Amino acid sequence: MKKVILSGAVIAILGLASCKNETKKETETATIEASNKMAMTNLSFGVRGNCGMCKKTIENAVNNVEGVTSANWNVDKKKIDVSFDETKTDIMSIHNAIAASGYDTEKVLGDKEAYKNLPGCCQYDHEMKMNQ
Ligand SMILES: [Cu+2]
Repeated sequence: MKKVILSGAVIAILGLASCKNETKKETETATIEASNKMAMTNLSFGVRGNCGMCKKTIENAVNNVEGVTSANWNVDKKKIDVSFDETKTDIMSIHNAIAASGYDTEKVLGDKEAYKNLPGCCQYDHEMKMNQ
């Protein structure tokens, strides 16, 4: 009889513990979301490139930077719009990520090896006007 009561108590305690954990998780998520909203920064700058494939490469490079929530490169304007959390990354990290993928930005020239490995149609003119 004692055993039955004990195991009942254990189950009750476990139940309480898991409820507590869930409540805690919800509070943490809410806090993170709130701080994201407060630290969001929108940025726009020139990036050289030719086509839709360039767009994919450039946007992928930017989206891989931690803290970036959106990236949109405009093929006609040679310009990118980026939204990021400035508590997680900074402007230069975003420029460097694009440069590492082979593309020139207003601040950093594209990595030469990465540029050579781009498909032929993507090997843009280094004299191209950015941020048109
Ligand atoms: Cu291209």
